[in-house]
Amino acid sequence: MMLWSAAPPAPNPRRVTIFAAEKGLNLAATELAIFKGEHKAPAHLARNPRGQVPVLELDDGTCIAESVSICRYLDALHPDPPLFGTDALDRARVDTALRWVEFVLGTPLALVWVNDHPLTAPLFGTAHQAFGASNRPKVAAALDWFDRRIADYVAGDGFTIADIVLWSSLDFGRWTGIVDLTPHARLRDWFDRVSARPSVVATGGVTPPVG
Ligand SMILES: N[C@@H](CCC(=O)N[C@@H](CS)C(=O)NCC(=O)O)C(=O)O
Repeated sequence: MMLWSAAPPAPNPRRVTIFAAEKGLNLAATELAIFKGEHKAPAHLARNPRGQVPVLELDDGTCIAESVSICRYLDALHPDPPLFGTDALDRARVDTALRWVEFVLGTPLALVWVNDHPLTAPLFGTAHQAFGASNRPKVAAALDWFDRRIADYVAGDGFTIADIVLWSSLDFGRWTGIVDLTPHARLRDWFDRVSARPSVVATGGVTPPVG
């Protein structure tokens, strides 16, 4: 197997590397340089027609795209520890939390990054700066929402894929300066606790914010 990846803080490959570390898996990985466009080269487009990372290439050449799909595949092969829930209801609960992380926080965060960030907006010919900026309050509202709701973990009392995806998003958001956890004490506390997990430390730990 080969994980086609990108260096931290790229949040989507990070989901998979943390997930694999939680499972005790040692995945061979090749990092593509996104800012050099290596993920848009024909060889990578053959692996993923979206030209994105991560991609998990199996030994027979089959490629799986989409970070959460890769995690589900790994989870099916290596069920312990369970990171997508334990029974039907628990799985539904974890999936709900995961979708909230992706839609409530992930969507506005990505829209700011693509349209209204000095590092990225120029790379996308169609950047709409005002639209990007209009998503900044939505990021702040999402942080408020998770801050009010979060207990030990995002989906309740156990660490799951929802925590991995939220942590990767916040680490990336802090690195870009789009996310500020200062006013969100509960979320900050959760972030610090997850940051100390061996799986997170082993995969690069917290990314220092861009200077
Ligand atoms: N929904 C995809 C998103 C993948 C994604 O956006 N990856 C980023 C790196 S973190 C990427 O490849 N960006 C380059 C691009 O979209 O052209 C997933 O979860 O894997």
